[in-house]
Amino acid sequence: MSQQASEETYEHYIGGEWTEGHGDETFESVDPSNQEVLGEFHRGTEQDVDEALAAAKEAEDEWASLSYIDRAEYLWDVYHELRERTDELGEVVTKECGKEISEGKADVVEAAHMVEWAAGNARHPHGDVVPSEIGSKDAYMRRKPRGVIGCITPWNFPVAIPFWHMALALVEGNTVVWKPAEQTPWCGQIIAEMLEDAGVPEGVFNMVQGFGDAGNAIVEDDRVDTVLFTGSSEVGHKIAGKVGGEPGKLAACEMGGKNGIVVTENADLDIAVHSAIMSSFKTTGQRCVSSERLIVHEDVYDEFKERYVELAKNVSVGDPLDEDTFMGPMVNEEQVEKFGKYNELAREEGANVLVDREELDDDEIPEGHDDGYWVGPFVYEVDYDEDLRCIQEEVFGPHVALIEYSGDMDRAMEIHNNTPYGLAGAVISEDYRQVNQFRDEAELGLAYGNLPCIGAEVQLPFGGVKKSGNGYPSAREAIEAVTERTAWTLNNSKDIE
Ligand code: TXE
Repeated sequence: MSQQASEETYEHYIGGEWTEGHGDETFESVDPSNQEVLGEFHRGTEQDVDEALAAAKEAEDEWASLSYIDRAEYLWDVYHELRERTDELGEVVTKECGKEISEGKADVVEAAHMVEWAAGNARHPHGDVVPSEIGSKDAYMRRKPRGVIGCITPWNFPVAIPFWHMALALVEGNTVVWKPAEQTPWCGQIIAEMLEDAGVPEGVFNMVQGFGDAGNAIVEDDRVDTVLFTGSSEVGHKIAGKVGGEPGKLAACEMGGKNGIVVTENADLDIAVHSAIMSSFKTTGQRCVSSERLIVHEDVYDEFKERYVELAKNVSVGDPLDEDTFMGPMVNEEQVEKFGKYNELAREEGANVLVDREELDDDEIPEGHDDGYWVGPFVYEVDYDEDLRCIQEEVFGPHVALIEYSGDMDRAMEIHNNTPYGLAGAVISEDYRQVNQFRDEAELGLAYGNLPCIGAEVQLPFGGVKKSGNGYPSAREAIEAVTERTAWTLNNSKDIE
C-alpha cells in the first residue's frame, strides 16, 4: 500500500491470496485529526474467518516441521522492513489513530523490538532438563506449537500489539489468523503486505479485516487453540468466559486499567510531575498504562498540584504530525463522548475541577482540522471514597483525579490497590523502603519506580492481574500461551521398572 491510500478497496489476506471475501459491506479508515477518509476496506464475515482458519489449519503441520531458525528467517526480513520503513509507517499509525508522530514511530520501533526478540528467541533453549528420581532416566520438558492462534488487536498500538501477538506465535511454529482493529485497517494492510513480502508460506499467516463479529467468529471456532486478545475489559471478559469453558483452549487477555501513581512525602517532585504528565497525557491518555489517578501525600500535595496543574493547562494539543505536538486528537467520537461522560460523572461525584480543557478554544485547534476529535486535559481533585466511579472505572482519555492522602505508605497502598484493575502503576519516592513496599504490595502486572508509568520493554513480561488480565501476558511469558509442554522421560538402562 502506498503512503497515501488509493481508490482501491482493500482486501483480506487468506491462504496466501488477497480476497474481497464473502461480505458485501465495506468500511472506512478515518483520520481522527480531520475525518479525512484514508481508505476503504472489505468487512470480514464469519465465512471469511472460516476460510482463514481452514487455511491456517492446512498450513499447520508443514510450518511446525520447519526448524525454529528457518521460521525465524522470515521474521528477520520483517524486522529489517520495520526498521527501514519506521518513519513512513509511523506516519500511517499517526494518521489512522491520531497519536503524536513521535509515538507513531515508537509504535513501529516497538514492533521491531518484538520481532527481533521473537526471532532471536529461535536460537535460545526451548525446554528444560529436569532431574529424575531414577539415576538411569533422562527427564526433559519439551515445547511444541499449540497449532492455530487467533489474534484480536486494538487500535491504540496498531503495529506493536499485532507483533507482540504474532511474532512469537509464528516463530514457535503456530499458524495465525489475525483480525486488526476496525479503526486501524490501513496498518493491518501494511503488516499483511510485509509478511507476504517476507515470503511467509501460504496459510501460515492470515488476516481478516472487520469488526467484533469477525473477532467473535475466531473466538468461537474449535480450530483455534489459543486466542490472544488485547482490548477492552468488557470484550476480554466475554472472550475469557467463552474460551474458559473449553478444556484445551486458552485465552490470553490483556485489558484495561485504572492506573495510579503514588507520590510520597519523600518524592523528588521534578520526577513526580514529569512522570505524571507523561503518563496521563501522552497518546491523549489512550494507552493501557496511562495514569488516571495521582495519589499524593499531604506534605507535598500543594506543591505537586500547583506544578502539575500549570503544565496540564499548557500541554500543547495539535496536529499529531507536527513534531512539537504533545497531544493529538482522540481516536473517534465514541471516545470523546466517553471522556465527556466521565468528566460529567466526576463533577456529579463532587470533583473540584482544576483544569477543564474538555472543549478546546478555536485557536487551540490546528488549522484545517476543525473536524478532528479534539480534547484537552481534564484534571480534578476529589476526597477519596472507594465508591466513586470516577476513580474506579477506566476512561481511556486525559481524565485525571488528584487524591490527597495522609499517613504512611500503608494508606497509600490501600488506596492504590483498591480498584478492580491491576495493570500498571508507579511510585515516586527517594526512600527505598517506600519504593520496596510498593514493589512488594502493588497488585499489578507492571510496576515502575521513579519512572513515568508509560513504557514497555519486550524482554519483560507485559500484562495485568485482577480485571486487567489473566496471567498470560504478551512478550516473554507469552511462550506459555503459544506452546504446549511435554514431559519426556527416557530410560537409559535395560532395567524394566
Ligand atoms: O475495544 P474493544 P475498543 C479499552 C478502553 C476503550 C475501550 C473500547 O477503555 O475505551 O476499551 O475500545 C474486537 N469478540 N481499551 O472498542 O471493543 C474489536 O473489533 C471478539 C483498552 O477499541 O475491546 C477490536 O479488534 N472480538 C485497550 C478488539 O476486539 C471483538 C486498548 C478491541 O476492541 C469483540 C483498546 C467480540 N465480541 C481499548 N468485540 C488497552 N488495554 O490498551 C470487539 N472485538
